[in-house]
Amino acid sequence: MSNKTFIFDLDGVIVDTAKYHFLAWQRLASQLGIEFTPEHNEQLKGVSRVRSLDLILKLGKIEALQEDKNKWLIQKNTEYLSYIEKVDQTEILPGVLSVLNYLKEHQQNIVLGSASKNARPILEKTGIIHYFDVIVDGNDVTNAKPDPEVFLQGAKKMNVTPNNCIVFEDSVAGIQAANIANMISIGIGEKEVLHEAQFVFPNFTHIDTTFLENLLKK
Ligand code: B16
Ligand code: MG
Repeated sequence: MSNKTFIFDLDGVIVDTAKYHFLAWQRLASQLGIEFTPEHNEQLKGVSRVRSLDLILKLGKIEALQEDKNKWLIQKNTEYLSYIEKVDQTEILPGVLSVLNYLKEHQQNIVLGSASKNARPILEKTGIIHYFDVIVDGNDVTNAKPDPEVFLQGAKKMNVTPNNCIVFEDSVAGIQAANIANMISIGIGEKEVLHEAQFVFPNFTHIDTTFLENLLKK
């Protein structure tokens, strides 16, 4: 059995925090008179905070001063932080812990590859930070997904080649980043949305040990 590197996205893959990003963006959008739906939100998943605000302003055809943008970014993050303050292990998505335990038992590398600058406190609050050999988050990268930087940094820090990495992602931008990085891409979510992924599962309870064993044999 070979040694592989499994790179996990955070929001929407490990924890159910994507809904909190949505709620915080939606409140800001409505304050600015912009209609912001769950469909619009799909384009924001995995996208950095700064770029997300630009996309929302574009949606409302609003051109804003940098000063205002800075204020709104702080407002959105403050609201998001108020939600994640209460996060605990119950927020871990179904099946995630079984997969993390399987990978640990089989001596596989486990890496976090998230666009979020709030990744570490979430891993701490949910009690799973010890699973990760390497953490790459929004504080480490300059280029946001679909740029593969976040995943390539993870591979580099583990001293492994991209073709031995497997990425779990819930966002279109993240799947594209994994594909560009020449890694195996596994979508967590809807097939119709994540059709560019090599495999798609509705959640981790659908990923069984046979599937994982086969990945280790590749
Ligand atoms: P923050 P992921 C991403 O995390 C989220 O999907 C995206 O909605 C968010 O805007 C981005 O992190 C930045 O997050 O504002 O906390 O720095 O999915 O890449 O783990
Ligand atoms: Mg995500």
